Amino acid sequence: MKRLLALLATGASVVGLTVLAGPPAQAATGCSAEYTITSQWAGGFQAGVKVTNLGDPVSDWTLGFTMPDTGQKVVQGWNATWSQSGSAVTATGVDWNRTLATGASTDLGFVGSFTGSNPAPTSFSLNGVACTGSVTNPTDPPTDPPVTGTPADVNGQLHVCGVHLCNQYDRPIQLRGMSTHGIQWFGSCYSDASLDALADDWKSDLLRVAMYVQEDGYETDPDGFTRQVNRLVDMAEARGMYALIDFHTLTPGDPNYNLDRAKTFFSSVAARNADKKNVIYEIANEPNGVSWAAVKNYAEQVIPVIRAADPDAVVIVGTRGWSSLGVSDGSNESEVVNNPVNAANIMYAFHFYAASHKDNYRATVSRAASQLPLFVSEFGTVSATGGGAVDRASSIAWLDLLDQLKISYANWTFSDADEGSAAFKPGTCNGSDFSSSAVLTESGALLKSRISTADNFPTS
Ligand code: IDC
Repeated sequence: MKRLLALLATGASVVGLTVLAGPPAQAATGCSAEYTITSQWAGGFQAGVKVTNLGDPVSDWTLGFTMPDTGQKVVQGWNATWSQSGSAVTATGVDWNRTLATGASTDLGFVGSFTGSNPAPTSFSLNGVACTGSVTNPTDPPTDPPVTGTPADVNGQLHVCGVHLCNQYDRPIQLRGMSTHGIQWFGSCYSDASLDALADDWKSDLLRVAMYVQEDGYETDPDGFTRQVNRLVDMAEARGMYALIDFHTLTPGDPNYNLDRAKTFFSSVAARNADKKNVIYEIANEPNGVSWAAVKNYAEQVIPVIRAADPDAVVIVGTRGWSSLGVSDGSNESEVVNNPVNAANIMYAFHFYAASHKDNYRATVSRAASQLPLFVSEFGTVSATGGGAVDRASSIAWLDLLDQLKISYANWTFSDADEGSAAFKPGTCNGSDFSSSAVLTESGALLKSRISTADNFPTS
């Protein structure tokens, strides 16, 4: 990963915006642009640009920069309207980020191609003003007060807007959090103490509640598991976290095998939790060995059951090939794009395990993210077995990509399972310490460092 802060020295003469006559009103102009290559593969790359307006508020903006190498091309971008003429690239704000207050930032990105080398551009301009990282004609820039409140308080009832998950202010957000392991096996890991640590120390936005259907799960005691799920929803709500109710189908891979159970379960949890704002429903963890048409058919039968009880909740639909958008079955996102689930306010699940799923999976997500609302409801830092070593480089490339695209995620697992994907060392859940670094595995330490950074959820 390359990181570069564009701080170019320019003379005062570059000020291109109107300067109002007479003191004290002076138009302050300035911007900074931070360009990051988040992943790179043969002939292709993904880059993000964080643009910060250091000047007076703008209600429309265009970012300009020059590709240093003639072979570098923007293929597809997001969060702006992108165009390229020769080596000159422009990105113009879209509806929801067109207005940038003083000090406000917006993250843009694109997938690019290159033929020779792939150097980062070094000079950027915003509405024609060079982004020097400082303010010319400075006034006192007002600073926004920090947002206080829990993730669920600040964001309220969520909904899908375009390809994003949006909050109560209709602004795109990214939720970052953890998944339980199978609650039939690791119930002791989900206590007041562990969930306090998840909310307060990890600053997690969400808890995914993985309720296996088979493997000694729901099918063995529907009422008992429904109660356990509801209890965890309440515990997440009490701590201001979203709760993702995961109907964790895995084997058999055809979700239709569990269609009747899904209808019974979701009609119950949706009715019980309808008034809550912190609940998201995930109707089939990982369809596998089954066509997209069969998964879509399942979704179109289960979603109406949820809607009848809880009309406004976001629903996540699993995808073919262990929720790989079909890639693990040799297909790709086009099968969903061309034949989407007939329902509103839904997102599609994408799952990955960083040591097993790399560039071609990242390229799929980069492409698909501009066409489908995606939610990474499960991923691991290790291999698809849930074990083995943490693949740090691939995990970081994935997390950077998800951050750039504002794709929400839950990491497998917030548990002390004896496997590389678990965040806690074996035995942790028998004790009372869920906060010190001594109880974290390598995967846990990496995820805690990523999840606990400030969310900066938009509030207007
Ligand atoms: C794994 C658990 C492991 C358990 C196994 C079987 O980590 O302890 O024995 O399930 O149930 C998934 C699944 C998730 C898997 C995980 C790792 O959603 O249930 O958990 N994984 O194999 N998809 C890809 C990987």
